[in-house]
Amino acid sequence: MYVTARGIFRANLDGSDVETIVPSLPGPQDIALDVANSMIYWVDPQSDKIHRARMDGSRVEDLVTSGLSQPEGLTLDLQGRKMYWADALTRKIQRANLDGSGVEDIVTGLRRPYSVAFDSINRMIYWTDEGVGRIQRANPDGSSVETVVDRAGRGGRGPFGLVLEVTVQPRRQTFSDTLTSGGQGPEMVVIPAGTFRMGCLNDDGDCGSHGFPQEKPVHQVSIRSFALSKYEVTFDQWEECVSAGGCTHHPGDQGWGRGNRPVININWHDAQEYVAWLSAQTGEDYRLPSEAEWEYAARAGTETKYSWGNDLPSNLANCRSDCGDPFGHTASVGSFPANPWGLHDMHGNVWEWTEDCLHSDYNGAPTDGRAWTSRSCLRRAQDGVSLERVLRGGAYDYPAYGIRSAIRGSQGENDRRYLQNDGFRVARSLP
Ligand SMILES: [Ca+2]
Ligand SMILES: [Ca+2]
Repeated sequence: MYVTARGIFRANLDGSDVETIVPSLPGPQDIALDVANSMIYWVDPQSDKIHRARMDGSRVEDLVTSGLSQPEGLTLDLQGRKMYWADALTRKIQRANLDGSGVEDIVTGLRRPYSVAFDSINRMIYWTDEGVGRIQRANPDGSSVETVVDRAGRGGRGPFGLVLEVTVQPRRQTFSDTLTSGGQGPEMVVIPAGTFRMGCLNDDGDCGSHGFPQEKPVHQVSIRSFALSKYEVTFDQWEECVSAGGCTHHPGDQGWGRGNRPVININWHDAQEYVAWLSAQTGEDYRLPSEAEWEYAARAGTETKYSWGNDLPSNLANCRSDCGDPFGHTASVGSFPANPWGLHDMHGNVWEWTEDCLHSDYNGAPTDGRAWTSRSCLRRAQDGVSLERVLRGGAYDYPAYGIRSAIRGSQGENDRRYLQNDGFRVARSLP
């Protein structure tokens, strides 16, 4: 739990281990958390400002510093990337982007607004108006205001604080298509449509210090709903394709075993044979994911280095040395917990081919989620002839910074060398 006094403090839910997170603030109030991105937001009605910091209290930022006259009741809409609050003296509800930009009045003419709460399922804002004893709600843009409880302040004062209980049905959809030759295709997860920021979002950390200019500039990308396989394609799945005559390559396993381990020693053309076979077997549009689709799915709504946060993993993924995992080479797929969208091994295990050609950075990259294949791809010097295609997610033989959501790798599409950490997962377009 997080609490305020003349600073921000936190403790375990049983009250133990009280620690100071942000000391010496004029009058912080109304903490809101963005847990997926490890951020804490609060208003300060004493100084008339809105701030945020990391959940450990580091990197305190001023988000809104002017035009406020007593902000209270801060709440976040994490999906819409907005924050909402009441301004008690100007008697209105306001909102802004999570970086503090785009401040706007959405409901005005209230008496004494106090608390604001956001229903992220039905996308409505609710607030209390202590001055008239009401609870009201409206659309996120402030339209269609309605009173849901009149005379809510039964004892003559209030209502004050407001919390919503909204039930989320877990609606993660998975499926597998039936193959005409018998059996089922890979288990697929439906990835929701959305918009995200792609690239080096943590420049103070590894993508800055290790110097990966190809992860910049950060750019916003909109993704249509699609399906992505829950796991990397395995040796077993590959061998089904070989037996059926759809795949011609017989990849070695480096002596580590086959079965449920991710298939390795696969170049980009090999992966294309597999998705073509799967499409023919199912009548559906199986393909490699675009690079943007891949990163969107790997981030799964997060803006941290990894889908679990910014910290080094402790047995959450298979990497070389600093992931705290027991695997020296590849691990059977699904050996680690899924990311928030139900996908396994997006970080590490094996690099995964995408449809995209490699460009030296993101200048000019598409913003609609399509694969970037325009302009001439970079060509790999060592084989001189094949286009350089993008691999994502890092592998068992990379350190933790090399399995970040933003990391980009590449290899010539025809290469047969250095493929012992290269595999793939499949995407499917949805109607
Ligand atoms: Ca390992
Ligand atoms: Ca992987």
